[in-house]
Amino acid sequence: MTQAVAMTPDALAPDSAFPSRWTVDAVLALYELPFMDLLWRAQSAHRQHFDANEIQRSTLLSIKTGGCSEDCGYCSQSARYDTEVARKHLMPVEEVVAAARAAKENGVSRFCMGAAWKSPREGDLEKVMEMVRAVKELGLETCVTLGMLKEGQAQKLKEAGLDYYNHNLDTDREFYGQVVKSHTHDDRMETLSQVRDAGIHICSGGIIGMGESRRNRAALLAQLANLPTPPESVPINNLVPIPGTPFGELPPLDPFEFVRTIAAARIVMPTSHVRLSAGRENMSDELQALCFLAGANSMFYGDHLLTSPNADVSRDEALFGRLGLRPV
Ligand code: SAM
Ligand code: DTB
Ligand code: SF4
Repeated sequence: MTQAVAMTPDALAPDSAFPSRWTVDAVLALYELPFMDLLWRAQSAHRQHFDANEIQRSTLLSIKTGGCSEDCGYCSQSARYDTEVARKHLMPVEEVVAAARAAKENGVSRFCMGAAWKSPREGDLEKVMEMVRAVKELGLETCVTLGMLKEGQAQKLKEAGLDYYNHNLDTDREFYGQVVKSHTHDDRMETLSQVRDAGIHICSGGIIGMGESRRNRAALLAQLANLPTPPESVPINNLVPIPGTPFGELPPLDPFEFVRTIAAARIVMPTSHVRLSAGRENMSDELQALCFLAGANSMFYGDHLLTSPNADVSRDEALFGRLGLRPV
């Protein structure tokens, strides 16, 4: 019976010679389980570390939009593609604080500020540090995503009180060159190591649905799980196809494959928050419920992501009520 083979502990556990490392084959074996077995394992792992009825919420704000020098094939903000996104300079601190205050009033626990930069210039970093200090004073956790960091920049952010730095590996190292042409997977790893060394929590995940294979998806999860410490927060984005970018016309991924990705992420990173991220606007309530059952316990809350719409707050509130989910 092939399923029995797939269920043997060796095929499904981390590399036994190297207990905290996941091989790509072991993650792939999770993906290939019957859907019900995979969800059961994911839900069991979830319940060992979390209250399965709680969900963490973060609100996103694009503090500097568009005009980015980088060539990321999925991104609305790359200057290399003709998209509908209008370029905007770095926002004034007061406007950022007003948005954070509104997020706080909506009950979220974390405020994430995103900038379309290859990496921040020193003067801009000083302004972001001011934003971090001010948002933190409101009693919110802080997160920023500013691109690649240079030596010493992570330390400065830490001193300003930053809690999380978001920097996604985005896709398998082997597939990375087909998605991003202007920097490498190793560059991403280097920034993650600076963030970790500065004592800031890491938020790192990826995008699913960019034409990668299932093996690529499994490899991305193995690369995240095998970081020196797994990211505290793992955003799983479903590609939002942006007209004008090379990935603007890609067909949607099978939704069950997305759920399988959430489940596999939950199993290989059992103590991390797994975030159901971009793409929620186009998911049915039932599909989102399956993602929560698979172990997603975090989401972006608020009507906008960075440049694209998110699921409506009113719809989310109704969904929490229908599922008995408690936002934390
Ligand atoms: N420039 C910084 C960087 O690249 O790290 C921060 C901003 S970037 C927009 C943050 C993340 O958003 C990307 O790493 C990617 O995972 C996600 N993202 C961007 N565009 C997306 C899209 N069209 N669909 C899904 N996720 C997307
Ligand atoms: C992450 O992994 N997803 C967020 C956040 N980190 C910065 C961004 C999603 C962006 C979706 C497309 C857009 O709105 O431009
Ligand atoms: Fe978009 Fe970030 Fe790539 Fe710039 S570096 S194009 S903002 S994903």
